[in-house]
Amino acid sequence: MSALLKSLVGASEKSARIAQLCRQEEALFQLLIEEKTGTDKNKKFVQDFKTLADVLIQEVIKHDVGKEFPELHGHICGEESNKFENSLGETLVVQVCTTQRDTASLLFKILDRNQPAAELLAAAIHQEVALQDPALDTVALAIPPERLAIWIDPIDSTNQYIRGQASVAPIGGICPSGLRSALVLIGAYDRSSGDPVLGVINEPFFREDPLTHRWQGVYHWGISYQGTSLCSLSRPPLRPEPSVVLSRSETPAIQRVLRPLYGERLLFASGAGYKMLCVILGLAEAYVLSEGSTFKWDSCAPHAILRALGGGMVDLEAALQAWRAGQRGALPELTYSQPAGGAVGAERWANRGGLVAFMHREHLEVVLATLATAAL
Ligand code: 2IP
Ligand code: CA
Ligand code: CA
Repeated sequence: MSALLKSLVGASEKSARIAQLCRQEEALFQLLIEEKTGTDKNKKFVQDFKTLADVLIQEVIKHDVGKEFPELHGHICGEESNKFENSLGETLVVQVCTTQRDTASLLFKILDRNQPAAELLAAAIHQEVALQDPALDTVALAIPPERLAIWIDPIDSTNQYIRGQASVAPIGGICPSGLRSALVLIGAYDRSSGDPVLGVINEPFFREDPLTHRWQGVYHWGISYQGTSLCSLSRPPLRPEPSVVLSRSETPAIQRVLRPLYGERLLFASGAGYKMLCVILGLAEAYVLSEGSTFKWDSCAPHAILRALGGGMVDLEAALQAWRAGQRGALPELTYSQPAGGAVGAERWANRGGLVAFMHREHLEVVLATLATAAL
């Protein structure tokens, strides 16, 4: 298990470096934006961008992890398609080639013959990442990789990544917007049960060095499998004055119902993954989302970490239904192996019933009891 965990952490570190590089080289970054079209379009945004950085990172993770674990071949999926259209209208398939030179020449075509950009990226893609983290060596849990599959969100909170605000003052410990909410999310789930098993969250824009102005990142991981839980973080306490974090586009009805429960501690932030991370870090007791605007690749990694710490993530619609029917035992958590029936494109993998991410079961119950009796 230690080998798979190390591989996923290593892939997240390489991904973070590529994300930083694309942001740090403003000229490079401007080259990399392309508008999403067709059924892959996230219906939430009028203008939704995917970046070459997104596509590249996903392919790098697929390539590096797939090479080490052939059992995972065909079971590593993500948000992005690896087809990219350059400004000449040519559709090219983004992939990591055997040599740095070959990758550079493929990127040269994708990047409209921009040699420096292609070489910079190819070097980052083929760079060896040396992990210096003894904690990773102590993980002695055997999970056969052939039982797992992987969801990747190469960059979550793309809008904030593109906007690129470096310093946004936190409110109640939570950054409402900015680069801090751009995360790399890699989650593994059990192919047969669909349960989340292993999660890695990498924060590429955790801190900006005041002297060099270079970004420093940080990563977190968690494993929850057949009763064994391991995590790089410790379980945060349930605070006497809990807070909730919501999307800025959360419905007025939900905000109105939750307001009496939290008062001033009803907070807003960008990025689905970032809001889940806030619950993991104990900056919020819950993240409530009433709409189907997140996807399996958003929630798998944070969900695995939440479970490793004794928390979880329920399907809001299903949990409310169960709660109203008097069910007080296990509530329906999100699972990751089944597409939604009757949907097409990215929608197949949407968490359609919304969600609640929580750390403490007693707090989840407070949220459900409040929502279940409200007129929504
Ligand atoms: C998005 C991103 C958005 C989020 C949306 C996700 O993923 O995390 O920020 O909306 O649900 O699907 P919000 O910020 O309102 O929570 P991506 O950036 O990968 O498209
Ligand atoms: Ca996302
Ligand atoms: Ca994304």
